[in-house]
Amino acid sequence: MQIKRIKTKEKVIFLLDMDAFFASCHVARDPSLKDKNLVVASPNRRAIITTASYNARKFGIKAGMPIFKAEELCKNIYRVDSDFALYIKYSQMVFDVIYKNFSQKIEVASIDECYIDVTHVWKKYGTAKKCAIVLKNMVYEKTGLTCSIGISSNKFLAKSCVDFNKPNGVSILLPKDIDKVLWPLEVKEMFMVGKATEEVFLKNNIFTIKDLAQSDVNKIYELLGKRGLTLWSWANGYGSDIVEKDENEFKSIGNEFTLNYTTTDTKEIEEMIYELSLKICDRANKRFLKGKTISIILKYENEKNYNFNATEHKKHKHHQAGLEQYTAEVEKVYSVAKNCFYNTWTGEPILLIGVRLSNLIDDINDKKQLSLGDVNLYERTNLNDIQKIIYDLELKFGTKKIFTGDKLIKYNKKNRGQSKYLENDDVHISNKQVVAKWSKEKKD
Ligand code: TTP
Ligand code: MG
Repeated sequence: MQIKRIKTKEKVIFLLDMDAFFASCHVARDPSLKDKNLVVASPNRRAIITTASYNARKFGIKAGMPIFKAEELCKNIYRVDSDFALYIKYSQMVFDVIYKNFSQKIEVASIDECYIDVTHVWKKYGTAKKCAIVLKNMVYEKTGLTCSIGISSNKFLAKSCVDFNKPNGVSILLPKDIDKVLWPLEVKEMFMVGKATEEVFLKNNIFTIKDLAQSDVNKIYELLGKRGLTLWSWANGYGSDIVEKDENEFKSIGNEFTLNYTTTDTKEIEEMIYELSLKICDRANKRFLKGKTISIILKYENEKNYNFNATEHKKHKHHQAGLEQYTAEVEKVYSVAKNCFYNTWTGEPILLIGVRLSNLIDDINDKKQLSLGDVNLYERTNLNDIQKIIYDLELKFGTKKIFTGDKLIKYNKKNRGQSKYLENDDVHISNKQVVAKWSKEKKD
């Protein structure tokens, strides 16, 4: 099946990604490290590398590698221990610089990357590339850190090209060039394709991104559900161009889900609250943040907005226990958000539902408040034994593929192998036409 690429009102989206972020933060603090083969490693026996500087990468050293392996590759590596307070400080500095001096249309994607919608900004710099260079230089001047920028008309394509000119580079990937640039790549190179998904593709003779793009979309849907639809759409150059800006990304983290229909089905609504809680906790954890206030946002068919706040000492005291401490734990956020929902809901059909975590604090300051002092990495990042193992596995395998039992039970209970709502959220807005066409063809 061939679908024409949609060209209406194309946006200009940047993905800004800091170069060798953790390592660069150490260099910014102590410039004498600049020319060393610097690696950052967790300060424990396993000593897994979290970041290799670009000097160290020349020897084939990379994130996820144990330090002993790196030492085999390069005799004079220079190792420093992780310092999360430092990374949070620089991360907030970078986003602040962009937010205050360049654009407020930014979506923080992780501790060291953000999307920026420059559709209405780039022209004053002449070209989108010149605009990116100005931004890159500004970040360097104010923080001493270099970054790279990927430019395209949607988030997926911007993300896909950011590595093409790393470090300290700018890359552009136009949708018309995906067949030359993106399609020859192996399917595992694609954003969000982990080991399991790659295996499914390989078993079905899908080896390159081109193979995926040219596969029958119905087959991909059968193999991977809505997530497959997202990947197939991305492979064809479609993707969300909505920069999900929060009112103040630095004060709160929120996500909402707009339905194409209305619902009063509480099972479905609870599932959505869970998915939203999962997503905001993931975003908070990536940035080492926790929150103390949880809000639920509902929009009914009549378009009226209802906002409800469940802070401590305010209404609904039975929520108080869950929020006595700062949290970014899915189960806690979910249970409070769910209670908020039932206390707010009028019973009318719902069109939009959102969950927000605010009153944020970074993990390090939270620990300081609890007077735990200067503790080791795992204590600092608040990881228990199981989480330590997961953390190391995630470092090794790159993506969040590991679930604790409680999360797994939750997933099984809800009888889904994948995120029903959110994994598809890159498709549901900007790819309406693709989805509509696909649905129509599926019916025919
Ligand atoms: P990345 O942006 O993936 O990597 P990077 O910034 O080190 O290098 P690049 O120039 O290629 O962008 O990740 C940002 C930081 O997140 C990284 O500096 C360390 C941390 N990180 C982990 O803790 N675990 C991981 O598995 C990876 C990949 C990164
Ligand atoms: Mg980076």
